[in-house]
Amino acid sequence: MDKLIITAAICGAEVTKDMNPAVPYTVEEIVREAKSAYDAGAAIVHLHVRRDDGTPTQDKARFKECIDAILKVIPDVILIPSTGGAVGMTAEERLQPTELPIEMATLDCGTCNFGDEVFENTIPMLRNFGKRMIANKIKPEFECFEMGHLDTALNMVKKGELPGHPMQINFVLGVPGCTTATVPNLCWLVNAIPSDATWTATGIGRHEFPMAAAAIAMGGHVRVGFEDNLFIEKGVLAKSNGELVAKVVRLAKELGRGIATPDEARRILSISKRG
Ligand code: KMH
Ligand code: ZN
Repeated sequence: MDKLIITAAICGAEVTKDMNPAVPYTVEEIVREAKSAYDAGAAIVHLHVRRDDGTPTQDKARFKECIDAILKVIPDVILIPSTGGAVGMTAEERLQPTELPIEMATLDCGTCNFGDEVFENTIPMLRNFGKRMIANKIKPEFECFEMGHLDTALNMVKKGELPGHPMQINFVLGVPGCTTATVPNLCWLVNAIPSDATWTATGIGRHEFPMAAAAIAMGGHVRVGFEDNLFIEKGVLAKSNGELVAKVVRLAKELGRGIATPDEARRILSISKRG
């Protein structure tokens, strides 16, 4: 089994300081949370950015500012900027970080309910995102909230419309309106991926650590962080993303799985550092 790659989704677009005061908005806060996750054992930071007042933005200049500031402090970390942004943003708005020299970016693989809202990812949008990532040599992390999203990604990779081989797929389970976070559902999805693909499990809310434990045992990788869950245990807010990552490191240690450094993660994911 490969070492475990831990991704920290430090910020997201939906959670606020009212929900947990440690949610980062400013560049300094984003750097603080990225470093806390990295110091605890995360090889990857999945990045959304905000305006100082907390408003989610996909602004290229804001992404550049945050990426530069993070890499100044932790130069070897792998960054996966979001192209999902926040519900309601246009495709062009969401694609802005792909104009930067990044190694990877998320690619959301289908339209779905997202709580009370609709997260739009039509097939023409996916084609457009795929074209951009192929042209700019960015490896996608395919975000799949449903089996249909995985089927779509597999078909589009086969047709050459999305970059593939080896694919990195993140199964996000437990979003209200999408697939429930259960171990049988995770197994069903994982059984459908190509043999050379790598995968990560993300459980939303109280499902974060059960999904992490399942992925550790199954040989997958794990994502945790404020984007997905704000609590270290029932009723207790996490003080930092690092605290959430540290809990995954403890689980992995108990189960005998080593933790990948960023360079080990690059080898597992078949990417090489840019710049
Ligand atoms: N904020 C969600 C609507 C991604 O980063 O690619 C979408 C999201 C997925 O967070
Ligand atoms: Zn995200």
